[in-house]
Amino acid sequence: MTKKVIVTGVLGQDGANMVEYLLRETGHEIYGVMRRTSNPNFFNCKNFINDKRFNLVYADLGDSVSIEEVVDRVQPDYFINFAAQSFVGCSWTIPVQTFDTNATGVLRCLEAIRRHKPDCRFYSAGSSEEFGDVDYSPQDINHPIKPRSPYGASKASARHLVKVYRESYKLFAVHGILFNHEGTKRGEEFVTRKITKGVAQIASALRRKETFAPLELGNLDAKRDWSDSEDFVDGVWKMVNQDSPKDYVLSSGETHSIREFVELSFRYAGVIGIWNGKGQQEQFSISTEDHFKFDAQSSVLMKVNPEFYRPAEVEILLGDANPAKEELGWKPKVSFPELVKKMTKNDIDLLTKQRK
Ligand code: G4F
Repeated sequence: MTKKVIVTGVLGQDGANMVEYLLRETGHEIYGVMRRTSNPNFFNCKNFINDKRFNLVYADLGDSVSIEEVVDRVQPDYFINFAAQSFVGCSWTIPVQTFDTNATGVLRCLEAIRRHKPDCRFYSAGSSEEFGDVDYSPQDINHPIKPRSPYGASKASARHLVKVYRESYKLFAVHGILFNHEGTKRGEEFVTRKITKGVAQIASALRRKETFAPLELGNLDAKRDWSDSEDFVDGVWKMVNQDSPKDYVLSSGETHSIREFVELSFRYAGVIGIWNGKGQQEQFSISTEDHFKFDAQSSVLMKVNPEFYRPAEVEILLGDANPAKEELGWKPKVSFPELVKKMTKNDIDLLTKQRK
């Protein structure tokens, strides 16, 4: 039977990947929610914006009237919430907006469902940032909540609200703890995309014998458990289709430093570098062999800029997704090297297209 699925955050990476997945894997009707903005960017939606089963609707997590109106009018079977202020670094600059969107926004969704469609299944996008200053690795669903940022605290609050609504009103509501997930639709403010875009530009400059500015990053020691967002939307769909609501962790089970990501991305772009210096003086420079090969006009590929340090850092994230694998039958397909390769290739291809 055809069902109705509301997906919020459709202009972003996860919302767009969720819509592509649902159109491909199900016969359901999708209602993609976006905020009215003065200058919307539909780049991530280009594969489905004209699909007959896709409907674009306007609502805002900050505006309960708009959320209630959409739920009342559409009468959805599922409500998958990917709308968020999702950039951790920015959450110290706009803490109130971060909390309002990520925590109170989830409350507005839960209330709209409770009032207008109480049998609708709700997914809340939780985050490994809720674990923050971790006590042990790998982190499982029972790890204590110890956020280090306004963002982490907002997601932890959403988690409590989902549990309260599940227990008080018997809503089918789940809060998936998603570790870092990336891909070709990733925003350029996140470290992975910032690296692959910068690497593509530097590799192109080297091949054209042009000068280039080095990539500038913050904490290179941070370790993250990275997966492909396209793998995670399958896990999310499995979570909202369980017999009874239960929260799960989705992760790759591997952790890698920012430094490893930088090195591998340059390698896939055909540039070999070497590390030198320590702390704020640390740099990644072109190897002597490649310096001659490219007849390089500059040698520093990447340098540290303390401007990108955060007021408080989550040093390591490493998730335990075994319950999701055993109980939901979910598993990630794309490995860390494949992810770095895919994102680097995508940015090289985009740059090549722009130049034609
Ligand atoms: O790519 P990031 O900004 O992602 P972060 O903070 O881990 O958050 C992402 O994953 C969470 C799940 O764990 C999501 F909930 C969240 O929405 C988001 O998707 O930063 C990753 C790491 C950090 O340790 C940061 O300090 O990279 C470090 N980093 C070093 N230099 C940098 C930079 N991060 C950014 N964004 N930019 C830099 O120049």
